[in-house]
Amino acid sequence: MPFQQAPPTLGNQYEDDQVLRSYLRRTVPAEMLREIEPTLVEMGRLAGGELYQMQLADRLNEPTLTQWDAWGNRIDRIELTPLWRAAERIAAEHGIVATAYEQKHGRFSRVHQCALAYLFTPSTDIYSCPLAMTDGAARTLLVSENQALISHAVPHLTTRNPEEFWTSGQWMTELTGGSDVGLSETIARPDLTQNSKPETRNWFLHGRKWFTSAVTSQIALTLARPEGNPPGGRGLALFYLEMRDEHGRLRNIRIDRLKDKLGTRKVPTAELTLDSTPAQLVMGTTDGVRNIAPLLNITRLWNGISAVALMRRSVALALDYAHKRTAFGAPLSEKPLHMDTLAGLQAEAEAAFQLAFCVAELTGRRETGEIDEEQSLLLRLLTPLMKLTTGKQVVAVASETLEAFGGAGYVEDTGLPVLLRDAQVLPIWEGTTNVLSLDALRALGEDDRVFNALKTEVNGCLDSVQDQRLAPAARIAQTALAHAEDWLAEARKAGPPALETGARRFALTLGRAMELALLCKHAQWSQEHERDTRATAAARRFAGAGIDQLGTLDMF
Ligand code: MFK
Repeated sequence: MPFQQAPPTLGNQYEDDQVLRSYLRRTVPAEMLREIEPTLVEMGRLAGGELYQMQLADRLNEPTLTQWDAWGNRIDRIELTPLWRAAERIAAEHGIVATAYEQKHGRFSRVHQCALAYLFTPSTDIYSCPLAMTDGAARTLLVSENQALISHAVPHLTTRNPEEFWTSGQWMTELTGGSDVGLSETIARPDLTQNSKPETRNWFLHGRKWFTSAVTSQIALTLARPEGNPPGGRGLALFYLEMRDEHGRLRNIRIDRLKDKLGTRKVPTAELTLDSTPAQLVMGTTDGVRNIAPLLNITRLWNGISAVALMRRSVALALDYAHKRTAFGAPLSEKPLHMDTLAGLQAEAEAAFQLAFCVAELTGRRETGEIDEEQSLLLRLLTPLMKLTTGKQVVAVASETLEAFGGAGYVEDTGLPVLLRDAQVLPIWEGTTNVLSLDALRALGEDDRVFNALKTEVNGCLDSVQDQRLAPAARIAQTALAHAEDWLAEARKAGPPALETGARRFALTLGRAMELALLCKHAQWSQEHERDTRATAAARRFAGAGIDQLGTLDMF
């Protein structure tokens, strides 16, 4: 028999995931876990089975834009790929957005939802993108207290019925930039034929949106400047619009083209022209950037969940393959160097997981009002820290995973290169690493309150650590945090340029120190309640992988 290589395969992605299962056992009350577990087993089955097979079969398909029909009518129709059409239905039926809003399990509903999203995401080629924006739009509308829009749209965004399910876009980026959103040039003009207050009038939007993801959504939240408003983010207002009229025609929106991107190729990302597009104000005629922030914070949570999900998929495939691939006389799984490499990836994934789900827990608390002011400040800080830290980790892990497959990892029809291409979007969209590092400084404010909230959280995690094997890791987390605190004090004295210069190294240090502290806490718990030292090994490994990113020379 000539040699034939067995490909990597996946089992039930929930049942096989010791990290997720152990985390849920620690955080979710046992009776509640029994209730939600069947939904996770089912999603794990789909993700490792039918959906994964469908994803491999869909590999060469991409969304298409047809701008004109045969008779010269502008139609701007987008066809999604079969995988994405199935993903939309499955997402609705399994309540991947709805779970967070049905609140069947109070503050744990958000953790439950994130666990579903984590299982679903790696088998659906970033269908998490429209779901994240939909979730963010539902939250933003609810926070806005605009009762008319809430009753009209939120039931669609949070339903389990695929026939009634709407997704939402989030149109922020313009030619002027995706980071400095305050430069947006889209103008909003009120319908002066209506004799009512600005809040209840119709408005018409004029401008170009340069990077609008998942443009097949039914609605969008977007920013535009009411004519006559001042420049900057405060002069923008937050608008709600519906893409199509009752006949299915786009409402004065032209889809100019789809973006030709490195990855996320199933996501129909478009350039749009708004040419008197009808829209309604969500809340007030100003402060659009501040008003869209709830959406950003939810999509940043999804970004982190997607990052840990892609890391988990990467490691799952590499580990399975290690048992199937033989080289130099033994399976790779018996090669110490290969397994050491995978252990490093597993440690990154596990640390990132703890931070992403910690933000999910806090988000759930905020949504049910079970959060005090200190934890609320902590959530505001941890959201950008988590997004930027996990965004960097997933690119490194996906890249190393491809290498773990040798040449096969570089060949498209293995389905592996897409992991790296899709991972690469995660540090970019929803705020780049640098923009989020500055956001973390913004969240810290000018006094010590927020930093102290972080310190309390890290110390709380480390106080629970008793096992000697974890002690050096705990010390590394504490030392990195103390170094970051000193740096912050010195940089504040040195002034804004010093703060800005070190902001990324500072934010990554905080993010990685927090990850390590959470992982140590989990490892101690797992020893005590599961007699398992696997998380301990991950914490020890992660502690040696560069927690303090500040460096010591040329700090100012
Ligand atoms: C897979 C999951 C992900 C799915 C993604 C789907 C596709 C998405 C495609 C995209 O990438 S959409 C575009 C994403 N764009 C961004 O994320 C924008 C990145 N830039 C920033 O985040 C900037 O920091 C920002 C635009 C917010 C800066 O603008 P400004 O005008 O300089 O804001 P400013 O003046 O600092 O803040 C205005 C107010 O908002 C302030 O409040 P006050 O008015 O009360 O002082 C801020 O505190 C508040 N604010 C800003 N960011 C906030 C926030 N509040 C809470 N949370 C935040 N994150």
